[in-house]
Amino acid sequence: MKSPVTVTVTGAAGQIGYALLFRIASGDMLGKDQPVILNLLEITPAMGALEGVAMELNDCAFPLLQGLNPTDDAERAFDKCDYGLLVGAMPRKQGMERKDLLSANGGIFGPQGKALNKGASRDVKVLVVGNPANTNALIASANAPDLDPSCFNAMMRLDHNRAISQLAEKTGAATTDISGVTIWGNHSSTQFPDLYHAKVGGAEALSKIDEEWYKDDFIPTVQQRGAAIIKARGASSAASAASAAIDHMRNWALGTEGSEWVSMAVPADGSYGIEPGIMFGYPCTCANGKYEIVQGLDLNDFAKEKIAATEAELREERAAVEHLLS
Ligand code: NAX
Repeated sequence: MKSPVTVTVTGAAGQIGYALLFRIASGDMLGKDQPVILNLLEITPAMGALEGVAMELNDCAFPLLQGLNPTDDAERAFDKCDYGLLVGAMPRKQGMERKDLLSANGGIFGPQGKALNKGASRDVKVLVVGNPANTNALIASANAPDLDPSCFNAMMRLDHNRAISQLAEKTGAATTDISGVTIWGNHSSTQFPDLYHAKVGGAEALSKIDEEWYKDDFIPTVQQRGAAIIKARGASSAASAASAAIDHMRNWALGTEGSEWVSMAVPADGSYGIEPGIMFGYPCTCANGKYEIVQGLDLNDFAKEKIAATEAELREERAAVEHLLS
């Protein structure tokens, strides 16, 4: 058995937290041979509910769960953190402008970045799930100057999995037959779900579907799936979001398979013309605990236009929180 690693989950008493913690503790994220210590961060008013979640985690008697620390103190939560899942965020309230939402979240992700900077492992892997995820990840990273920016990702994996599922359903293929899907840019409705390099059972995806369906049906369905879930369920995606977070972290920690890539929002580094300064959804492979952006994919004019639009939105978000980045 390996020695335990510390996993910090914020917003741990929320609905994604409830779907996430039990899977981490059962070994779905880091493997059945990796014991974990769970540090659970919540705001003070939610500590009672968090205590209940902790009681249930204990009641599962998970063999891999070697420690459980609920707290409302960010420094305690991120002390010796090896993996951070930053789920807790400020929801948009009625009448709130996008700019206000970005700033309010800055008040959460700035201090959490500082706490990570102070106490986390120097090769910590931080996945930001709380929305607006890309810009929250940017704020956390900017407030953690001693940690390499590549320690911070934001989650595109739910969009990626939704795209795979939609394409599988349309073509009658199994989800495991689908590869080469990318979600570029922001985890928002400007994201670009790209099927131009996707394969279904080894054949070009676009030879199996018509372009009209791709552009007029598939893209908006994937972009607006979150809203469709809220409409149907009366609550936002939770179990699927938790499952996507598990997938993202597992690939980052344990690697992707063969030449298969996944979508991850990572610090832009100039790849595909996206200059540094934003967290951008890219096709990535992972090995030895590091991600790498897949290079050399051809982008047609349609793809370039869509990627430029989602980049513009991320630059606008950045401009709204510039004061929180130093
Ligand atoms: P909930 O409202 O159920 O839970 C959020 C929890 O975070 C609450 O328990 C709250 O007390 C806690 N919290 C708030 N501020 C905190 C802080 N400063 N420190 C620690 N905890 C704090 O929301 P839930 O449905 O779990 O969603 C969480 C976040 O995920 C939201 O921002 C949501 O928009 C985002 N999502 C992101 C997705 C993605 O693909 N990136 C998809 C699903 C989801 O919509």
